[in-house]
Amino acid sequence: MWAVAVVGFWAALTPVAHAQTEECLDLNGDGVEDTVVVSGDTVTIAGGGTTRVYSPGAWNLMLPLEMDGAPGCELLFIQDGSAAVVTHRTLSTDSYNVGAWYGAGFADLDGQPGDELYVSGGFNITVVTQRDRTSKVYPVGTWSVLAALDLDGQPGRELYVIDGPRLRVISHATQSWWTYDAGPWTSVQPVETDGNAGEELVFTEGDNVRIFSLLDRGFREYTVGGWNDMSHYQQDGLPGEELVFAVGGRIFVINDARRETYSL
Ligand SMILES: [Ca+2]
Ligand SMILES: [Ca+2]
Ligand SMILES: [Ca+2]
Ligand SMILES: [Ca+2]
Repeated sequence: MWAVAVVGFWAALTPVAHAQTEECLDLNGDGVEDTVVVSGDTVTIAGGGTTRVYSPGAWNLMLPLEMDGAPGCELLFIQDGSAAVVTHRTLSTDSYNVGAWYGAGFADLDGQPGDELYVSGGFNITVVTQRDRTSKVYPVGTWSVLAALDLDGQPGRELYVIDGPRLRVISHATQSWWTYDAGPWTSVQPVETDGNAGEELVFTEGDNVRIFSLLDRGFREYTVGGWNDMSHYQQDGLPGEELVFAVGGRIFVINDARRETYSL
């Protein structure tokens, strides 16, 4: 899987050819690296006795990516409004409408082989599943946080999107999405707190600490008076990390797995 969480804003995208520098250069699936030559918007792939020229449009970004689970990486081309996937193994190109481009990433979202592409544009997120050549649009509104993490312990990462007090979670594996009221918050971070597989999302606002669990479909609420520093680590040796706060000269612990709080 590529470790690209968020590519960034459209305005930041400039024509970049990664194919010759990244690890995935076998494009026809024979296990041997192919040669990729970029000239303007045209890409020539040569290897295994075959040379083929692709012209996927005025692309701004090209990435080799394992998307379909079949041998050989695909070449993903992105431009404002659309994405094209070249499958050199089958000498085919698939194009997808992905809307305007405000943020994007790649991850296994459905638990099936290959990475999905997700693109946030306008008020939607479009997920492209090259394995079955489909795209699906999820409504999300605007957002300030977009990430892909496993929240439920089941195969495939969930997308989560935070828009002011709204937390939206997308399970592409089940083609489901939910909206939760996260309330006001000043920080949010993923931590595995409850010992069940999948990350929790820890929201803080003043003395209030709210832990979102997708498995429980909601928040667990804690109050920590006057804390000035929060960290998380394994403190009791049991599954799930504790949230550890500095409160004056003392240490305060939220043990979410046991649903307990205590001072040390
Ligand atoms: Ca492939
Ligand atoms: Ca997948
Ligand atoms: Ca999952
Ligand atoms: Ca968990």
